[in-house]
Amino acid sequence: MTLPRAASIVILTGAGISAESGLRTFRDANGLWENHRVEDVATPEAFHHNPALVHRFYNERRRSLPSVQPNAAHLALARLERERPGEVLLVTQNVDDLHDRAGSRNLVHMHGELLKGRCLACRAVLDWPGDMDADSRCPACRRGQLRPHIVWFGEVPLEMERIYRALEGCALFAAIGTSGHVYPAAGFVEAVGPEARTVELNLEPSRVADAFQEHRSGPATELVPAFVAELLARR
Ligand code: BJW
Repeated sequence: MTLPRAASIVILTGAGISAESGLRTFRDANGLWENHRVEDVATPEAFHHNPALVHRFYNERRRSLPSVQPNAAHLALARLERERPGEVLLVTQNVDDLHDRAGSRNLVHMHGELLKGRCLACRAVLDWPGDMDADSRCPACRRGQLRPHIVWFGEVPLEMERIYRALEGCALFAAIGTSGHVYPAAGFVEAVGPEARTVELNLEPSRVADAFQEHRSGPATELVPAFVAELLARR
C-alpha cells in the first residue's frame, strides 16, 4: 500500500486486537456478553439500579489486566506511530491498557479506561488500579462516589471532535478486530474524506465490511505486523 510520505493515518481497534493476549471479546463465542446481559452491566441505568453488580463486573476485568501482555499487533501499531513521519492517530474502543503498555501515545480511549474512575460529584477522572465499590470516595473532592471511567450505552464517547477531525483529514483508515456492531465507531468508515483508503483487518468480515475498499482476513498478531511493515517500507 503506497501513501504520500507525511500522509496521516487513523487506526480504529476493537476487542479482537486484545484477544490473542487472552482478553475476551464481547460478541464472539465465549465472549463477555455470553455471561452478562449488556443492559445489566453496561448502561447508566444498570449502575443506578445495581451498582454492586456493575462494580463486580469491572473489578473482575480490572484484576485480569496485570496478567496479560501486549501482543505483536499492539507493538506493531506503537512502532508505526514512532517511525512514520505523518500523524498516526490510534482510536481504541478497548478499555484495557495494552496499547498504552505497548508504547502508543497518540491514543484515544473512546470508550474509557478500566484503570480509571470518575467522580459522580466533581467529575474528576482518577487513576484507579484497584477494586472499586459503592464506598469508594473521590480523593480529589473527598465526598463524591466513584464510577468506572467507562462509556456505557446511551453515553457520548470521549474525544469525538478530535476523532472526526482526524477522520476527515486522513489518507488511510484501518479498522482492526472490531465487529461493527457499536456506533458511532461502526460509522467511522463513512466519515473519511473521498480520497482516503479504507482497510478492514479481522478474523471474519464485520457487520460494516461492505463499506471498506480492502479486507485482510486472519488473526491480528499476523496481519497487523505485516500491514505495518508494508506501510513503513514504502515511505
Ligand atoms: C479478531 C480476533 C483476532 C476476534 N484477530 N480479529 C446508530 C445506529 C444504531 C444504534 C446506535 C447508533 N448510534 C448510537 C447507537 C446506540 C449505541 C449502539 O451502537 N447500539 C448498537 C449496539 C445498536 N451506541 C451508543 O450508545 C454509544 N453512544 C452514542 O452513540 O452516543 C451518541 C453520540 C455519539 C457521537 C456523538 C454524539 C452523540 C456508546 C457505546 C458504548 C459502548 N460500550 C461498550 C461497553 C463498555 C466498555 C466495556 O465494558 O468494556 O464498549 S459495548 C462493547 O462493544 C464495548 C466495545 O468497545 C464495543 C465494540 O465491541 P468490539 O470491540 O467490536 O468487540 P466485538 O466482540 O463485538 O467484536 C470482536 C471482533 O474481533 C470480531 O469482529 C471478531 O471477528 C474479531 N476478532 N479475535 C483479529 N485474533
